[in-house]
Amino acid sequence: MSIQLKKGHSFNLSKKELNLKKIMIGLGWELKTTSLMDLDASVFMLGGNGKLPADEFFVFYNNLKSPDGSIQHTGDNRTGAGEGDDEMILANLNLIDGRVSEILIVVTIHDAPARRQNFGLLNDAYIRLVDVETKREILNYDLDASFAKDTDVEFGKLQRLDGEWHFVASGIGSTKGIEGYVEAYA
Ligand SMILES: [Ca+2]
Ligand SMILES: [Ca+2]
Repeated sequence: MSIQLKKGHSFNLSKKELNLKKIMIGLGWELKTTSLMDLDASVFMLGGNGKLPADEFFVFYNNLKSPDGSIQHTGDNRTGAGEGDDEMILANLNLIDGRVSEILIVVTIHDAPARRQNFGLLNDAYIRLVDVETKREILNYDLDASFAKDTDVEFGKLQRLDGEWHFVASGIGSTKGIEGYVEAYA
């Protein structure tokens, strides 16, 4: 049975999922509005200093694979239409560069300020982790309405602590936009 996490909760993948190697990280959302709204998932792989070891460790629709081959973005979805995962990230725990200790999964609204869009226009935003080999959902985290005024949200992160990987349902909203994240982590 899949575990349902709440904001701030963390789950020790290395301890509780002993055979886990490849993870599908699915991100989904539904639009309350009929206007065009394009959400983008991005991944920031950070070292112990909180920075990208190199620019290519920022994985997004224009850089679909990390240099170590551990993180793969499956491509841009422009509408979010339909149930199920709208954008997907594949992670291979065995390939993650030794310098990386945190992997942030962020969703931003494309061109949000100009289009006056925010997470208040969305329903049912979630992140979930699936074991690629068994296709079993390990956990999920449903974001609540508290991000209504935000234009971007860190849905969750993978964190390496004492050699063990944890998933944290961080749920951190902001309005800094993708440029703001790049500035903070580059
Ligand atoms: Ca998109
Ligand atoms: Ca959807």
